[in-house]
Amino acid sequence: MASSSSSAALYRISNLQNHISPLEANNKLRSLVKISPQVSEAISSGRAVVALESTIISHGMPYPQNLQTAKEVESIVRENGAVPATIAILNGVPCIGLNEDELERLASLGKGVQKTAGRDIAYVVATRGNGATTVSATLFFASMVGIQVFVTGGIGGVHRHANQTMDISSDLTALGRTPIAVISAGVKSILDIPKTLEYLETQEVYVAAYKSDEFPAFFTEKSGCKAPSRVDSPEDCARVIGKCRLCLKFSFSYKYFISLTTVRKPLLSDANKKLNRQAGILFAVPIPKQHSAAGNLIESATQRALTEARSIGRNKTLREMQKLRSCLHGNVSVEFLDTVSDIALVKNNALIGSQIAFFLTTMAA
Ligand code: PSU
Ligand code: MN
Repeated sequence: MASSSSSAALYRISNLQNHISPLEANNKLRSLVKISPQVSEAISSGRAVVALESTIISHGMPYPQNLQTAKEVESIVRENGAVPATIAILNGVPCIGLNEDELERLASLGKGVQKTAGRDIAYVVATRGNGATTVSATLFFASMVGIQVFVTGGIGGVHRHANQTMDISSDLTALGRTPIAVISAGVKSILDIPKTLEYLETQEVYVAAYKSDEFPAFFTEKSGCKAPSRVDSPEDCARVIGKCRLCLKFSFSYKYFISLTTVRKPLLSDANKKLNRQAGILFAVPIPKQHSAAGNLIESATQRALTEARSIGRNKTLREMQKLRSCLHGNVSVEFLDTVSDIALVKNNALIGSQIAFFLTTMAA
C-alpha cells in the first residue's frame, strides 16, 4: 500500500514538473521557428506579406522547373508590393521565408522532402526532417506570425467517393480555424466540388469567387456550382479580410532564431473582431481567359484519369494529378499543357493575392 501510494505521489510530482500550459507549449514551438530577415522586417513594420506553400515546389513539378516557378512566383509578389514568405521545414526547423540557398535545396530535394500536412509537423520537427508544407501546415505557421494572406494554386478538398473513403483534406478543417485569406484557383476538378463547398460551409469558411458568380473548377472557369459570395477587386477582398492590428514583439533567442512574445490580434472584419471569430476565407480565382480554352480538354482527361487512379492514401491527390498529366500528354503538346498548368494559375493567384495584401496595408486600422 505504502509503496503504491508513494509511487502515486511521485507520479503526481513528475506530472506536475512535466506539465506545461498550452500557452507555454505554444511559445516553445514559436521559439523553434526561423523567420527570414525580410519577412520579419515586413511583419514588424506593417508591410504586406504573402505566405506561399512549398508542397507545390517539392511535389508539384520536377527540378529545376519547380525552382524557376517558385522564384517567378516570389518575383510577382515583390513586384506587387508585398514580401513573399515561402514556408517549409528544413532540418526540423520551420522556416518562414526562404533565402536563395534554402529554396534551391528544397526544390532540388523534390520528392525527397516529406509532404507535410498539419498532422505531420511535429514528426518532421522532432526527426529534424525536411518537410514541404501543404496548405494546412502552411496555414499553421503563417497564422503563428500573423500573416493574413496566403497564395496557392489549388487547395485540397473533399474527394469524390469521400462517402466511402472519408478522404477529406485537412486543408479544409485548417481553414475553418485559421483567420487567414487563401487565394486559390478553387479546388482541383479531380475533387468533388459541391461536397467541398458544403464542407467549407460546415467549417464556417467564408467563400467568394473573384469576379464571378460561379465557383471555379481550377482548370475551367465554371464548376456548375454557384459561389456562396462574390468579390470584384483586390480592394473588395481586403475589405472582407479587414485590417489586422499586428502587435508583434520579437526577442532574439539565438543567432537567427526569433521568438514571438506578444499575442497578435488578427481580424477578418469588425464583426469578426467583435464576435471573436477565428475562421478563414477562401477567395477562388477563375483561370484567366487566355488559358480557359484548354479547360474542356483537361476536364475530359480528368474523367479518364480518375477511373485509373483509385488508390487511397496520403499522396492520392498528387498521384491523381500525375495520372491526369500523363493522360493529357497524349492529347496536347507539352507547351500547351504548360500554359494551363498549375504554373499559370499560381502566378495569377500570386498577382491578385499580393495586391490584396498590399491594399490591406493601406487600410486604416
Ligand atoms: N495538388 C497539386 N499539387 C499539390 C497539392 C495538391 O496538384 O502540391 C498539395 C497542396 O499542398 C495541398 C495538398 O494543400 O496537396 C492537399 O493534399 P491532401 O489532399 O493530401 O490533403
Ligand atoms: Mn487525403
